[in-house]
Amino acid sequence: MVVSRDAIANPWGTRTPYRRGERWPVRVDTHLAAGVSPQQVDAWVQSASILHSNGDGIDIAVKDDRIVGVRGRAVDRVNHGRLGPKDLFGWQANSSPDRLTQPLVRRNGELVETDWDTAMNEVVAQSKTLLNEQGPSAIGFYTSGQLFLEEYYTLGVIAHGAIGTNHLDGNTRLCTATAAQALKESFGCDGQPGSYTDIDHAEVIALFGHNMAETQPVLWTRILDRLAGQDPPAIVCVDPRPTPVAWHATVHLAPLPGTNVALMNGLLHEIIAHDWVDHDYIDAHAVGFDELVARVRGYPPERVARICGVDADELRRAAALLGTTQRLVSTVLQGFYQSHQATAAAVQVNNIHIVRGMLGKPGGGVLQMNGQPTAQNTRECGADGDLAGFRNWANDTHVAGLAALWNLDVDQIPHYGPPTHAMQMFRYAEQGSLRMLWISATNPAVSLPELARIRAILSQDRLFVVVQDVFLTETAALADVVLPAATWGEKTGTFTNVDRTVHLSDKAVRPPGQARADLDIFLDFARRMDFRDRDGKPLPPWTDAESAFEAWKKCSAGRPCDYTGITYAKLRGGSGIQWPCSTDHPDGTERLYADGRFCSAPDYCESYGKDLLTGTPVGPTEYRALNPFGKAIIKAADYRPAHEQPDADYPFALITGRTLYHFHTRTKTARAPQLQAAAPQVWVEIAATDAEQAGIGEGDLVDVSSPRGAVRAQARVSAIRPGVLFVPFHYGYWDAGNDEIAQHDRAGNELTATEWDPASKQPIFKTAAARIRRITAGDGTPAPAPTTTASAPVDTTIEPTVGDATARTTEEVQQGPR
Ligand SMILES: Nc1nc2c(c(=O)[nH]1)N[C@H]1C(S)=C(S)[C@@H](COP(=O)(O)OP(=O)(O)OC[C@H]3O[C@@H](n4cnc5c(=O)[nH]c(N)nc54)[C@H](O)[C@@H]3O)O[C@H]1N2
Ligand SMILES: Nc1nc2c(c(=O)[nH]1)N[C@H]1C(S)=C(S)[C@@H](COP(=O)(O)OP(=O)(O)OC[C@H]3O[C@@H](n4cnc5c(=O)[nH]c(N)nc54)[C@H](O)[C@@H]3O)O[C@H]1N2
Ligand SMILES: [Mo]
Repeated sequence: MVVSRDAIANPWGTRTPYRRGERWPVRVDTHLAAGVSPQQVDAWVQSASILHSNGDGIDIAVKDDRIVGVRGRAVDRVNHGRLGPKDLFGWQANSSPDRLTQPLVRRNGELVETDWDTAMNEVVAQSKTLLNEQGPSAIGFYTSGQLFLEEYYTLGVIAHGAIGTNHLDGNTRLCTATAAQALKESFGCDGQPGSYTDIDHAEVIALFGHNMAETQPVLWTRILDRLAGQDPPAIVCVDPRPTPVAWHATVHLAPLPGTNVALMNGLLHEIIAHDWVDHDYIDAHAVGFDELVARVRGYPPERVARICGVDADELRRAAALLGTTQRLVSTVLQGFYQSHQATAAAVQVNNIHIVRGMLGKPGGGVLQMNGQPTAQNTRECGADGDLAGFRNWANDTHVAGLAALWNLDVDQIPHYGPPTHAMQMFRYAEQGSLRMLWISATNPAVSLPELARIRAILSQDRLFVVVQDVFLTETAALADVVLPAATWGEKTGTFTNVDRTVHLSDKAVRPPGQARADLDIFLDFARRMDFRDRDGKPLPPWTDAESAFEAWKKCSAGRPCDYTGITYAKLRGGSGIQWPCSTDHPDGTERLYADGRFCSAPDYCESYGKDLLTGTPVGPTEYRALNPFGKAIIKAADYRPAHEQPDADYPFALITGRTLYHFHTRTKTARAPQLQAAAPQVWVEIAATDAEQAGIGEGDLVDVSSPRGAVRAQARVSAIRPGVLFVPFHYGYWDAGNDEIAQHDRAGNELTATEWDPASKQPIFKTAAARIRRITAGDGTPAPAPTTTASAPVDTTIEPTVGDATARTTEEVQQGPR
């Protein structure tokens, strides 16, 4: 049956209940441009979603060489046909009239249009001069979690191989550096142990600092459908905001921001005190348990309750749920990753799964989530401060293997220290040793912390900035050369989601004007630079997406992320394949570590790990002594308070994050009318008691300030934890308009600090101190924040967020075999 739905008002759609162990039913969601019927579509082109990390299978509807809509892929293992609001509406940005269609270069201070030869020759001239005068370390690349695998691998070969610079990282540093680090610390290597199908088997699902309902709405729909079934799982939510996840939680713990390690130690204290521990599993498969026992002894529930500001009995209830179930799925995301003890906290979630023996079996899995659609590939391909194929920079044999593969001298690949992390790259640029920064598919002038500083760095004369983007962003406006890129739907490539599912995304339409695929831009640069391998052959040798993919397969061979069994042909028509996929596993691998054997053997592991408190790398000798047989590693950590604590001047804890309807700096979602209308302008969330004390009412214009800067916004009085303010970080300046707010700063990152987790180097967006002051009373209009999400108002008389006629989508529930 086909039904129509307003996907803004009702973002999760109709329930299709199912029971534990059953197959999640199919529901196909479709949205087509006004006036286009399915029969009028010329072609449906296979792809997957790119405005989050879930990897929902999508078919792109094409008519007259234009994208006219999307439909969820019923056969896809990830979404079984469903799509979220950003998937349903976001594609409209592709044909926005303000796309970049020509390269730009700076002349007399202004960016002016030019041709590709002029722009690329300028980049090449700069690169050659810097290489001659200063050497490879003068050049840095800051890329993304939103390009395709083939593009990252190519960029990795160019940076680490052809140029030989250590300065290559992604915005994945801001996003999933902690996911990768936590997996390396516990299991020796990146790679998600669990699978989305674990949701189908779970009895308890715990979400740690993860607003899945808004950030992976289709995965949340899977949980909602289990909750609507006959044997619903219990939900544990750890989040200071009343997220839609919290609405459905059996236990909702709302800790003070920045206290995650104390909370985790409290949970582990209870699990160990009650001996809800799988001692056989630990004896056979793990090291480090005794240290954990000793460390969490100091975290009885009453003490933890005081630190975190939660109820001790609620903490006990949560621990009992986690400790007594035989089917536990945990997810972790930015509430943990963007905090000061990020890796330490995320590792404690792994520890729960290790001590409970809850890994590698149906309904026993941990998902250290990704955020961006292709972040996993940035990591695999070594475009993120790692070496390609999850190779260990500190293992000479691994580096030699890479040199052989690329046919280069081993010394050409920098491995004197870990690849430079993004925050350090910006510091080098600030200090003047990094002289050229090539930024692709990221908008740091809105997304990095402490924006006043970032703008100053990017505006320096001595720094040559190249920006490769789809639109003239806040960052592109500061560039010396702007390269117009083709994007999703306009180029072919593969990418991998959270649960290791590889999808193919085929080219559906031609890019606008002279815009070119990122792969072609990188290859063009390599040819113009005349990069060669040891035998004088062009480096990289490949010429298009498929040949790049075939080259990547060789790089992945024998590594944990083995792609050798995957081809474009095998991905076409299908539903996505989970790596590793090789002759041993021709159909891919649902769960890692089913046999209790980890990727942590000293000669095989991606990393020897780090000290969680200081970030000091563990040396090979020490690692061998700790873990000679490649077991899972239980690492304990003490709680340390965040550096910036609320005080008399700045009495609130400030957190930043997302809303359902926007993606990051909104370059795409603000150009999709339905999404933009649902959340048109920045706001700040404040608890009712705090609002009353400060004399602030719903919709009042307020000023939120931190030691770094100020933001002007309308206040949303919500059920957020008292003492905490929340600002969405989506709103930059390019479409600011003329209202009162736009006259001032409105980007959340005006407020955040330059600081990072010592182990993962992920910047901290979720602990800061701030104050709030009313500027003027509102005129009775509520804050421009959605009512359907964590930003729901306490005043229930406020008009609910709905879509207009163009927000109607269809859904078709298919009654299949269970
Ligand atoms: N709609 C939408 N979806 C997206 C994106 C988007 O921009 N918009 N971006 C994608 C990307 S790249 C990412 S990384 C993911 C991020 O997805 P999420 O991590 O789910 O999103 P956030 O809103 O950044 O943060 C999640 C929650 O952390 C909570 N939090 C803050 N401080 C703390 C703390 O100290 N402890 C705990 N336990 N929780 C805390 C916040 O209240 C918030 O609800 O979303 C992906 N999906
Ligand atoms: N305060 C605060 N700050 C945060 C966060 C937070 O929670 N709070 N979250 C952090 C996180 S997790 C993330 S992931 C970052 C995201 O931060 P950014 O990466 O800066 O955000 P996006 O808006 O996704 O920027 C991606 C850019 O790539 C362009 N683009 C899209 N597709 C293509 C393509 O195919 N090719 C090219 N060349 N360009 C393309 C888009 O137009 C856009 O300008 O923000 C981080 N910053
Ligand atoms: Mo992210």
